[in-house]
Amino acid sequence: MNRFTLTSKIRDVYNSPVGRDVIDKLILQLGLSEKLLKNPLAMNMKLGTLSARVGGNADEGFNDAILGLLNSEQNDCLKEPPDTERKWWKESLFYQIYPRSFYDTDGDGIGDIPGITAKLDYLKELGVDALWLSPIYDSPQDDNGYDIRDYRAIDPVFGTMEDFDNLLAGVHERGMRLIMDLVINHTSDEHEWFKQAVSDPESKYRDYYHFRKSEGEEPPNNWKSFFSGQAWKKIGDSDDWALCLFSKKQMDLNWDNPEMRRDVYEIIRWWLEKGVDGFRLDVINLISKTDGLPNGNDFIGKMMGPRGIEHYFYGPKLHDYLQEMRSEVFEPFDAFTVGEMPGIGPETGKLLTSPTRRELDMFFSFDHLELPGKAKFEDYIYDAAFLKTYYTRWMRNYGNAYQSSLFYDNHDNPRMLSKIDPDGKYRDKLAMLLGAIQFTMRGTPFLYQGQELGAVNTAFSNIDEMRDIESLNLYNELIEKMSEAEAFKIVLSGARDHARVPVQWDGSKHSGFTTGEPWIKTLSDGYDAESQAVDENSILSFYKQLAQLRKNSEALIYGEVEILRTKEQIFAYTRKSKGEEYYIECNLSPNACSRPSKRPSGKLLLSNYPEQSKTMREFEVCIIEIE
Ligand code: ISL
Repeated sequence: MNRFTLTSKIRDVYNSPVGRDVIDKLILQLGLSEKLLKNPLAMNMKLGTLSARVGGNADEGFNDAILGLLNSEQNDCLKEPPDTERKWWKESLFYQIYPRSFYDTDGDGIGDIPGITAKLDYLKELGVDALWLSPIYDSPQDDNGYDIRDYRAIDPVFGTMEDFDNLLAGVHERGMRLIMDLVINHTSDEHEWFKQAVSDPESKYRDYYHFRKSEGEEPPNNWKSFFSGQAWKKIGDSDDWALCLFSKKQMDLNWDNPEMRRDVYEIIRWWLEKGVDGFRLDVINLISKTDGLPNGNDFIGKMMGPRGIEHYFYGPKLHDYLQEMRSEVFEPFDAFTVGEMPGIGPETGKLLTSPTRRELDMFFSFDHLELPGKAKFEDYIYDAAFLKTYYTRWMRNYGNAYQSSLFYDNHDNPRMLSKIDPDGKYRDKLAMLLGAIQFTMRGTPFLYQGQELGAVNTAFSNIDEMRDIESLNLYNELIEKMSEAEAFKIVLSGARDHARVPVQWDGSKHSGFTTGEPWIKTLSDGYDAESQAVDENSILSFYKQLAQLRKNSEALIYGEVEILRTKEQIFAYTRKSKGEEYYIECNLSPNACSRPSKRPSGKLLLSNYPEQSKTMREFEVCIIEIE
């Protein structure tokens, strides 16, 4: 029976897990004030009234989508007990490697697996406990490996299976762990299953994907792709179309087919038997789609990402499939899982990661990567004070009871340093501040290669220097409606290539990344590993100290976080456990200000300024051990 209707009160909706996330998301995406949630009039409003007020866009599709989501979860898990179990992945520092840009040993201009092995000591010294490798499987590389052709083979561009075995052994010898990136929402269109599905419509593989018929040039529904254009690939001259939410070479798998799921579990088992320690599951929240693939709502599409998203970002069987996969393959190997979950908030996140529900260990949420009301491809300066709002909400609703993933950079986004400080005036201070929060907040830190060196965006000068399919598709779509210069400016503001340029290893040509011609522009701005390793005031040295501090601290790993009430630009919190206590004080602004008048006293352990003064300086952070 449906719990919610259009006459339900907002207050009641907000007290349900999915409802809370939906309303918080609306507030965030529409740039509304969180004060609304304290306003009794607003909370007494009926759901139908709210949806009608959302810019007059609340047509029937919108109401159906919202009600469908709200009623998808009858189980009220908000009151689940906190997760207190000790686990290696709660204590670890993870480090994401984008192999193509990490380190090239064979001079072909593309990073490779022996290049990762060669840098294991560097990573160990930094304090890294676990590596996450972006895909290295055999692939046509349409989306740099997120389009897999053969899940049991290594792409020759990265090396051989022997190279991989050496890497895994090297990781384990050093007491570290390795997780693979597993892309199982879609396969490459060159994968054997898809090839057979196309060549023989009677083949069992036809139902491994979402094939639909539609005459002419009109696709079967109005869903858009994450990478521009329609989310469908037309098969030759036929009336057959296949669903592809990303590129035209990334075909969505049909998770409703049990045989397909079994085949996927076989692949996972194969890697676990090899000895990998777990997986980062690519867009794993997208695997279950609404029956019949109905049209998407325009307004939700504009607000949350491509049209149609409400039919798969939290699909009807998502929980069932995750539970099945965990019990079939992850649990028997005690393997770790972290799910990439665009659009999932803290409450729905609990439903996906609560240990009693046995689905995933952790997940990545993306709500802190843009300011409320802003989108990725918008040129604006990110106000770091928002991090305080974000962590306050996140820790209150999720982080003190469950294990959050803490990250700023990855291979899909421009660098956080450049979003906050585009001119680089505070580059070192800010890099240290962000790292300090990441290592002292409650959760597991995930560094992305180069972050520990203070990597910033790259000054690409024209579209020919860009490589990413998302950027190229977007550019081609935009130049239909605007000048090339305007289109390039938009692409540049959100381009994933910013974070995909090679790591700077030293001051030599191409920053020591390759002896050949690099596959993408390299940046050589002096922020390299060699020079920072010998400078005790460098960003790298600061990150090493942070890693050591966290590693040796029960309070920083398992202790509660309490966020203190301070003026807006100051973010201050404590972490404590069993008599060990820390006070962390951050100025999230490029303007100096006075320190909080009430602050615990203790020993200053780490700061990005040489000594403390009465004022808190620009982007200052202090980590104090309370005595
Ligand atoms: O970067 C994005 C678009 O601006 C995100 O929507 C991104 O595509 C989304 O987070 C999913 O990312 C993952 O799956 C993609 C792949 O291109 C990304 O690199 C991967 O992290 C498809 O496999």
